[in-house]
Amino acid sequence: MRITFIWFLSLLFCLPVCAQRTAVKVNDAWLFRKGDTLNKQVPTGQEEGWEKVTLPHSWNQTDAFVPTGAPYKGIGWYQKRLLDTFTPSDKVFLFLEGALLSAEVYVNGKLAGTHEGGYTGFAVPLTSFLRKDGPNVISVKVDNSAKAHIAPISGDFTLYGGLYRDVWLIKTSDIHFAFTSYGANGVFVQTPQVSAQRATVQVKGTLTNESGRDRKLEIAHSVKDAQGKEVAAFTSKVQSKAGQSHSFSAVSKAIPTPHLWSPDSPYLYRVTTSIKDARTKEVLDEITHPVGFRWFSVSPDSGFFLNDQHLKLTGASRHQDWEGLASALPDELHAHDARLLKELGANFVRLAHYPQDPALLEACDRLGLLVWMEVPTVNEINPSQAFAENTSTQLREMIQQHYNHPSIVMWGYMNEVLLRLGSLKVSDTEKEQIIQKTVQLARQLEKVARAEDPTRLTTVAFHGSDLYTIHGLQHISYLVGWNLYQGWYGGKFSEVGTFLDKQHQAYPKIPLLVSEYGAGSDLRINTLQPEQFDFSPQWQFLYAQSYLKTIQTRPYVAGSLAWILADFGSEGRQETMPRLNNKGLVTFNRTKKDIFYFYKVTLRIDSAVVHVATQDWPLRRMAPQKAGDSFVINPINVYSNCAEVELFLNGKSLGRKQVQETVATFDVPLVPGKNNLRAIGERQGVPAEDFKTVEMQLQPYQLNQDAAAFVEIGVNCGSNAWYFHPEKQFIYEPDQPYRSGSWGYVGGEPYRPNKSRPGIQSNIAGTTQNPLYQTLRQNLEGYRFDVVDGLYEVELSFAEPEGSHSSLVYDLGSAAAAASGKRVFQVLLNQKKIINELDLARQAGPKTLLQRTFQVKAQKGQGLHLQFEKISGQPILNAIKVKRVQ
Ligand code: GCB
Repeated sequence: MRITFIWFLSLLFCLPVCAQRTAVKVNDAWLFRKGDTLNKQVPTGQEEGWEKVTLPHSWNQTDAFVPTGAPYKGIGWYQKRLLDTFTPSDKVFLFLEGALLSAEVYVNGKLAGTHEGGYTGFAVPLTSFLRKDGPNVISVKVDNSAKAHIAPISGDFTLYGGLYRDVWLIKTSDIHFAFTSYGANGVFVQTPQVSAQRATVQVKGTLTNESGRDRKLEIAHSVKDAQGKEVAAFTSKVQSKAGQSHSFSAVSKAIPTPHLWSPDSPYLYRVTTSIKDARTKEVLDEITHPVGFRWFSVSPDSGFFLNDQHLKLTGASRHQDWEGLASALPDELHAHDARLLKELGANFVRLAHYPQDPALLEACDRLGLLVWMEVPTVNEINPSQAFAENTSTQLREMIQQHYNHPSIVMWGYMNEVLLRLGSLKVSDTEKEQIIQKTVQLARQLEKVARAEDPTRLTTVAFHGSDLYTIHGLQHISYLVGWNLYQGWYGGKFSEVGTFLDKQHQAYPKIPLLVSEYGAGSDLRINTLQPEQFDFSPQWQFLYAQSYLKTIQTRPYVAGSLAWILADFGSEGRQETMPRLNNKGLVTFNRTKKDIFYFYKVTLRIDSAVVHVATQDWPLRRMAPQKAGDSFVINPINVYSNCAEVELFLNGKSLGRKQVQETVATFDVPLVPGKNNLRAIGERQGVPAEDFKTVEMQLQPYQLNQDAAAFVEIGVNCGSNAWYFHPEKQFIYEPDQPYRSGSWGYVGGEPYRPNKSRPGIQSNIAGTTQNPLYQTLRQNLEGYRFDVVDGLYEVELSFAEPEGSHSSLVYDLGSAAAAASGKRVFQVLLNQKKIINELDLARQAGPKTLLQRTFQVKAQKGQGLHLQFEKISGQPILNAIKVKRVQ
């Protein structure tokens, strides 16, 4: 909502002189109904089934996160009665900041405007449709079903449908700034000359005279500094003809020694542009915009420069959704994310993969974040002319609507557009044609961007494939971004530097940056032996540490963006959290993960920061490393930008350590119960400290010695990680080989169809605990638990990892039939068969939880002994829990 916010501000500050323009948010008292009306008539709102809603609103707030089934894609109707009355000279517009994906706006049943594209605003002129004495009924039909000609046609983010941004009713006099056909407010601000010595402001725009008379007008511009002191004033004249639009352009005199805008000092001036009657000086319309005096450039060898100072662009990308809200966020939450980025020490943000809320841009201007904004041409293009036109329109809308934000330095127009090519079921010739069309579209979009705004850089992002450079896509935009995931989806961290060096050598004239890199983390998973793709925060840390070092030590890399600021909805994902991409530095509800602080200590050089990295793993359950110990030694990282840190455990110093590459690792003997950790450090004479508490649930080293010590144990079979089950508030422990007197598996190996990833990446039906059941042990002989004699409950959990989910309940038969018979086994507990001929695919269906719980007596010191016997295929076990009953 930003352009309008400025209007609104100007409205507050200059009443009553400019009472001609009012901008009122009309978010309240809408009626909403999912689905199209039966007879396709514009609804009156009197029909059954309308729900009262307040905007912003999305209809996918809950269904986008249900593990099975699909979020609603289709039509939703919104309706509102406007009770305002209007004078004959009022010109009235509805400005919708965003309706995803396409919209039709009706006034009193008549079509007044349409829009295609879910992330840019659009203005609908209402005047000729309105009853001046009201009431008037506004109906908006919104449709989020995919359309081949509207970008995005695919992507790793959910297309939440709805009127999910603010809607404004704007009233002007009959002489006013003209909305452009791309939804901009008709006034564009530039700084044609800018240096530390002097700067000028240029204002260009268009006004419309709908007054029915020729008028002599004056366009007055007043530039004020942050204190409100006028530093420049200039005017131009317009002889306006009745019924016509007129463009204007004027440049201020030089403003000496301007206060420059930068991330460290985001100093904003404001320019107010007024249309006045040349004779009476009556203000007919007025708009205020921010002005930031800054200039920038990028070099292929030494990166990015802001105001002639080198600046390594470092930050994160941001998607716009939030837990429980889908994409329908109030403005405050957009600004919240900008503050999070600033707290992190970021100077750069990529608004992935689409234009975002004006409130976010306003915060970036105010707080000092350089912005890469882009249109959603993601994963693939549609080779049609209609797609090319729609994408160009979205690009023009984005640039024109956000042109006046000094924070924006780059316009992007493609992300990984050749990603889907490999999986397209078309001939090689057709693939070649798609590539050619993609190159053609890139050229067209580049031309549009340069024509619309020659003052900014242009950019695109490629995935780590040679396809782009083979076809020359790197030669089109100013900068090239690489989305790199070596060490996550495949490959190794160490390959990243080599990859970048190769690109730089091959194309030494092309500035490049790392537009994405990231690893997933699920705070229910923690490990002391992190491995690639395990979704542990510990691997996420190693990954980020390695990438940051590789990037920061290469001067030619202009910058980098962590993927991603916050976890976000991705309807196609079936990883540890269904329909979520969890590579965030903060969670979906913006809880900070440890990784957030790793970035903070690395990037914040302005303050002393110390962070005990146990935020993601506050509750632990382990046995001591040796018999007789009443503690467990855990390596604990302290992140800091101080040279040295000291760590205290329950008030006792564990010593001081040098911080190496922002980390010091302490071996901490954690005792049962609460462990209070305090770390201190000092940077340039400024002290810093952090407190954390870790709770340790100590398990017995030997299960067969102390009858009272053992209560229950859970095992996350086939996994290196602890798993915290939030619904049971219970921790499953990583798998371990059997040790006499204790517990563990006998035989078998972790199930791992993909060498660089543990387990499977599919939702497990019948549970909300994917991680526990996505990893498993296969081909096992058994498990032993050397418990003392007594009565025990043993819970075995299985989920067939192969085959696909039945999409419909009544389809269970066919999905099961396809996979059944391939894996059949039986299970014995203390020599007694407890499960006979278990065929998971047939009995539960593929990727579906099946649990069996048994009571059994352990006697004569034999403990509990599970044996798995194969009939066909290999036996498996996903989780086991043993609990003492008596
Ligand atoms: C990418 C995409 C982004 C995905 C990300 C991921 O390269 O540009 O949209 O979300 O990877 O997490 O895989």
